[in-house]
Amino acid sequence: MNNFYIAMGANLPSGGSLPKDTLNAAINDFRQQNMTIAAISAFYSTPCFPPGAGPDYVNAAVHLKSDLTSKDMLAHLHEIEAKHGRERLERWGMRTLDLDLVACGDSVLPDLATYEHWRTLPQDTQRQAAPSDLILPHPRLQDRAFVLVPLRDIAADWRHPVLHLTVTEMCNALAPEALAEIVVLES
Ligand code: PH2
Ligand code: MG
Ligand code: MG
Repeated sequence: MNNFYIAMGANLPSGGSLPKDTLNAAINDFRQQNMTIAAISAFYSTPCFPPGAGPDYVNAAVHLKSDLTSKDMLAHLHEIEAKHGRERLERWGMRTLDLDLVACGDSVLPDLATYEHWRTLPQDTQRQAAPSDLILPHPRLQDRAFVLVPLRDIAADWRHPVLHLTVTEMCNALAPEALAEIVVLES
């Protein structure tokens, strides 16, 4: 059984549905596909990254348990994104639903050297270059308050297999101002 950690985000309405409703609908899709939902974080309002690139996001994280491989899980996530109107136009563009596979247990994929290549990519190259392979853990996981804060709700003690830090430790390493921008949504 694999432990998958999924980061969810949306900052555009999908059809008539608000971002937080789209996230709830995607969670229902996980249920219907017979994936076991082990935990769901709170929903958070987060400023768009990069700043000014669009409306605030709603972000959340879920822990799914499944016998699927990482590749098959990714294909399911893409299907659910497509169902909710996701068009893959622009890297870091606005989106009706983004489901990112951020980790699968302590897997490092496709291999440590490729993972390290993507993790250490200079900031200015990150925007142009997108990996064609699935890279796990997500190479930017440790940098992003909008991923780490929701993830801390459901996997505080998960330990990064390369950085050897827990989610709580990675959160504590972020700038306090970055953490303060991540605000729980009242449901
Ligand atoms: N996702 C992005 C780009 N920028 N900003 C926030 N706040 N939350 C996101 O989930 C997010 C983003 C690319 O997927
Ligand atoms: Mg994505
Ligand atoms: Mg994303």
